[in-house]
Amino acid sequence: MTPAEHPPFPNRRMSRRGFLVLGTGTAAAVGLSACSSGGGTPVQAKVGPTSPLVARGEQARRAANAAVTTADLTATVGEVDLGGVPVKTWTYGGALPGKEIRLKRGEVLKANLGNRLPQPTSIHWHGLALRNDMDGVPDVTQQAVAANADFTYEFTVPDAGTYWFHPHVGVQLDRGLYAPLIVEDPADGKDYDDELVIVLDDWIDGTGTDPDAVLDNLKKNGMAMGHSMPGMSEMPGMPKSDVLGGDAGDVIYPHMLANGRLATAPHSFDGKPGQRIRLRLINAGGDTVFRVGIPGVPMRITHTDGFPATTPNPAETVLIGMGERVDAVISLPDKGVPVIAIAEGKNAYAQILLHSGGSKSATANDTAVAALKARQVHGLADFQATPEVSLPAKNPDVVHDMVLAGPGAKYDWTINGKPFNPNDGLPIRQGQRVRLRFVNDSDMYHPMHLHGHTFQVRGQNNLGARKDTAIVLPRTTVEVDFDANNPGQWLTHCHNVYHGEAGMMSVVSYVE
Ligand SMILES: [Cu+2]
Repeated sequence: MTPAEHPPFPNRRMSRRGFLVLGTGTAAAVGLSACSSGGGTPVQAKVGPTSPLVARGEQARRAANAAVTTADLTATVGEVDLGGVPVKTWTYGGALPGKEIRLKRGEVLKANLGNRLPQPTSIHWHGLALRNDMDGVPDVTQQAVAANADFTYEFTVPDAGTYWFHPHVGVQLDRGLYAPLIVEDPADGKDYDDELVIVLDDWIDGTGTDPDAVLDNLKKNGMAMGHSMPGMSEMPGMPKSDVLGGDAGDVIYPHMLANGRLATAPHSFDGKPGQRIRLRLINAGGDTVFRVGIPGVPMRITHTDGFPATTPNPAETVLIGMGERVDAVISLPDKGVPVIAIAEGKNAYAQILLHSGGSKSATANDTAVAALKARQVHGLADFQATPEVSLPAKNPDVVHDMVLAGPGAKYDWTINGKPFNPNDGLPIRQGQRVRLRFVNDSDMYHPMHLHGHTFQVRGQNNLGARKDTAIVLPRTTVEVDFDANNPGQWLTHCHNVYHGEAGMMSVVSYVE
């Protein structure tokens, strides 16, 4: 099958029969593993989302008296105000970002999704090591939730940290369907006084076009959209960034948002001089890395993708790829200051104003942005996991290379030469130490995300950051390790929503 014939998301046309294949595979696995006990070729039957192993894992996570937090999430079409700019878009409950969900580690989230969109949808709980059948990936862990249908997600949240949720159907994520999910730890609040969640986003929906049209356009124009090709000059005006090793994006967005607002109409936060604020920074963008900083205020990095981390020095600015989160504690100066989120390579920014005591923050301007851009930037190589959350040293039992390539003539992005096929997978087994090697064979960066696990980036002294999403720069390789302790079928993909939808996805597949 050529890539053109192979739809990146066959799930839109997926039949009930398609889903039953997974179920049958799981049932067959039980019988087959019994048959192969006498030796012979091991049969690689998949541990599917309906496997008893998945239910058993959830049982082990859940305390008998675990508190349940309920959230009603209506995916709906409507108008939101970006700050003097009204746009028609898709949101959870009409809010942008959607209303934050907050609960404590070990508690149970019960989220009732009502799909009032004109398309099927799903919810993926980004970063959480949850039960596989609640991971929200059509074709892999569940059937998409049809228009006007409902679905209840229910699972235990095992780890504290800054997470978020979004659909896993098409490019719906690049509309307004996203919200923070904050999991508190009993120890939280010891080294800060207050907190501020900031969700960053690149915005195009309802501005005369929409993400589906953007993807169609990218496919139509294929490689012409600013990607370099040997012997050809590049399209002028496309985003460029040294920090990202060249191409900074495929989409020219008219707006950048912080907590749903334009830089010209920013939200503000009222604090006091000396107050310690924990910033929970989330990049919900589709095709934009943000470089975040506060002029003159160093940030003490405390978490990457929810897990405790440090940097050798406080950060002046920090790079946050799509899907990534960074937590940092700052001390409010006695003068108001803006948190500036520069859209890397895109000549635009978003902001949140931090007022301090009686001092109102001025809004950022191009001079302040240029000055901030000249400061040191912290990224993946600077983050270290704390010893408590570092994986014990162990040689990998299995190593999988994931060669990232594209774009092809029709804007195809591939892993190991193939576009996404939900029935293919990189086999692993329960209990293994797994190493993934993201080998970027393209001229663009890719924020690579793994569902259901928080890997550890292989860094100095094996203390690389614990993360679930990591930027892989052009022509480089990033190696990550994780322990296979959450059975199921787990998507791993580029969190550039257009790359993912154009094929850059694969499945890390537990087999019997
Ligand atoms: Cu990508």
